[in-house]
Amino acid sequence: MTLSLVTAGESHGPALVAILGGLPAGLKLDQEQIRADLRRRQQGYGRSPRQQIEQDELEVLAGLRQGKTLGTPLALVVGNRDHKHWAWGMSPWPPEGEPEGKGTTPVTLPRPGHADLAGLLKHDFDDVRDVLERASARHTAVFVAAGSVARQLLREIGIEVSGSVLEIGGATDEEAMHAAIDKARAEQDTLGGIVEVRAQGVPPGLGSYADKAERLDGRLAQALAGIQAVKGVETGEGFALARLPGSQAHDEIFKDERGYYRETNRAGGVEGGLSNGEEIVLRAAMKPIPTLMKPLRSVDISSGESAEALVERSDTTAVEALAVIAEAAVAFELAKAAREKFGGDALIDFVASYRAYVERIDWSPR
Ligand code: EPS
Repeated sequence: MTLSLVTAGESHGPALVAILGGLPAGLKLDQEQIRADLRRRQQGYGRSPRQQIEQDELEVLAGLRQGKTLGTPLALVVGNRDHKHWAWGMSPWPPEGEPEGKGTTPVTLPRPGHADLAGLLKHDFDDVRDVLERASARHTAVFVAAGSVARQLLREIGIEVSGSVLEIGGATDEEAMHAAIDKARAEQDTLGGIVEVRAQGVPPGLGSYADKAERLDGRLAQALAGIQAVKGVETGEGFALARLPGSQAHDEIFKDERGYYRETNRAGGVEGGLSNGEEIVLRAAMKPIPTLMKPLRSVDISSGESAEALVERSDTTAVEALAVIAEAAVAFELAKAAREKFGGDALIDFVASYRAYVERIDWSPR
């Protein structure tokens, strides 16, 4: 028993869709919670004017009846309101009538830092738009909806996942972050940053030490590194551990009447590929958005001549959005690991299996 997720959707196409498989039957979904998560992803200082066009709303087409999962694939849709401006250019079928709106002429100026050039070469395209529409982070909207469902499943076994911003453009407090974003926008530049995701209440034993592909830290790192613009991931103290002697780098084991515990959490809640019962702590570093209003040098793919890269409406920074997306990614991967460990076709079986397990290992969340 595992969770699966397939998503589809282009940034300016008609809609974003996701099919989430492997949920137990009987999970009551809180629609308001999903709405709130979608809204959180859209907020954030420094986002593109596109966010004033989109008001992401979730439509559920299958797998849910009167608010409860049926244990069948859950089909989720988030529309792209902006599509109406791209109806000709992004028409799924050969468009009728004269070209109108956006996306009617080919993009031939690949942007450094984007998937543009390699994607075009790989697929034998002659319009960069055929790459960037899917490479865009727009489709994280429907992924956040799926992550919100995963968080609701995890909540049934007492696991809470939350993401936050640590840094934007090197600034660490909100005022300085906003000032850095204002400055970057005025200079037609962009900023990256660092986000952190914490998961509380994860019992020991999710993941496995047996194989590389099953190691929980490896899986969570992939979940985070797979998000657009993420260039680095740390578990716990991560890179800083490399500079410490072994005597200072690990978390000593203690036991009291409530079970085993640690006084430190340098490992970030994962040892040997297994959750160890401590809080899971992960950080992800996001590079600055590579669509620049003052473009970098590139080559026009139609002429082969040097040129400046494509200039498109874009975000100055999207680090706050990344915190929400990273939270969804970690929640989804933890929910998947929990489905593998506790199984169950009905929610009550999943929860009963969890309870029997934590009782056997004499563990309770602190
Ligand atoms: C994005 C470019 C911008 C962002 C978009 C991601 O969109 P547009 O090109 O339409 O201005 O706003 O993100 C979203 C639309 C979203 O909902 O997150 C990109 O190239 O990745």
